[in-house]
Amino acid sequence: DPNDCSRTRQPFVLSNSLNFSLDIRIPGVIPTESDSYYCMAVPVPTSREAYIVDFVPHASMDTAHHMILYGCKTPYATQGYWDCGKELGTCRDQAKIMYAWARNAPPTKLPKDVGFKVGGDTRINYFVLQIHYGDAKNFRDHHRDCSGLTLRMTSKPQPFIAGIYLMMSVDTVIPPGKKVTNADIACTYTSSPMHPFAFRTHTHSLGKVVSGYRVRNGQWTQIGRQSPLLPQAFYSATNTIDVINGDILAARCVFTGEGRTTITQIGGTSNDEMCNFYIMYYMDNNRAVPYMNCRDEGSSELFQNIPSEANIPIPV
Ligand code: IYT
Ligand code: CU
Ligand code: CU
Repeated sequence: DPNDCSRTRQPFVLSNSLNFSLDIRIPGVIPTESDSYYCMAVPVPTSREAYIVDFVPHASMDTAHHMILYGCKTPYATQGYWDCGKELGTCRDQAKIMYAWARNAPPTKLPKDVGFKVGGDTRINYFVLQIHYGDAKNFRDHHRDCSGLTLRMTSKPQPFIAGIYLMMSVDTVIPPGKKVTNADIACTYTSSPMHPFAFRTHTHSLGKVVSGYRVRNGQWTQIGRQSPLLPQAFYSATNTIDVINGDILAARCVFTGEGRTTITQIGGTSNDEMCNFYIMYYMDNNRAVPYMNCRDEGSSELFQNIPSEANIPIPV
């Protein structure tokens, strides 16, 4: 089959003694239903430590809606690909998001001297690529899709380590018909200094706007603000700031319950909701913490001072 893209390319290319690239491509899928999710796993090609320094997406714009790259130790499967939309997940242990491509969004670039550390003792021994396909009508001609990413990697230790700080609400309840429900998340930051450079928002269809801030001495500085109805990629951070021990990280998702007849809670289906604000940052290599998360709702006193823009919807 000339369209079967699984065996036609070199997945691993060594550029010199330190640099290499790894191609991760879904092996020729034909989604039969709209809104399907397919996943595949690829082992990190070295047991030593290595760094991802660049992501090059290869997605067919007419079929792929979004792609996410995760890292973990135990993927759901190690051979072939699987339907990861419904009951089957991405990883059996904790999945760590590293990259997101979304149709019509600008691609995220890592700053110079910054890399995601994988392999070695990082507990990231596999990459899992997840692809969301939109309308199955695009596959009426039965062509096979081989969307994916090329990771540009190096064994050379990088001065700065990239990481993700995930802020998520676990307890939001959206009453039916209620015009505005805020989901608030806040934690005091207690680690070594981090430098946010990109952010991503995620809700399902009831989300209107999601904003994230650093709060220092009562002053709110925006890290990012976006409509979750726009492509859910990583966008550049609004301000070049650092986050240090004692700062507060705070985020708000604004939801509407209009159009629903029953309560909506946090959950995995499209009838449920999620409230996520992801911060992509870099830290000094020698004391880096590559993944952190915050699931606290913060105090209502704190959120009394959130900038009013956090409740102003972004037109889409
Ligand atoms: C309940 C919820 O909010 N789930 C989110 C956040 C989440 C991401 C990761 C939770 C865990 C994770 O290991 I990575 I536990 C959620 O599932 N978000 C989806 C993706 O899985 C990344 C999203 O598109 O943001
Ligand atoms: Cu999508
Ligand atoms: Cu979700």
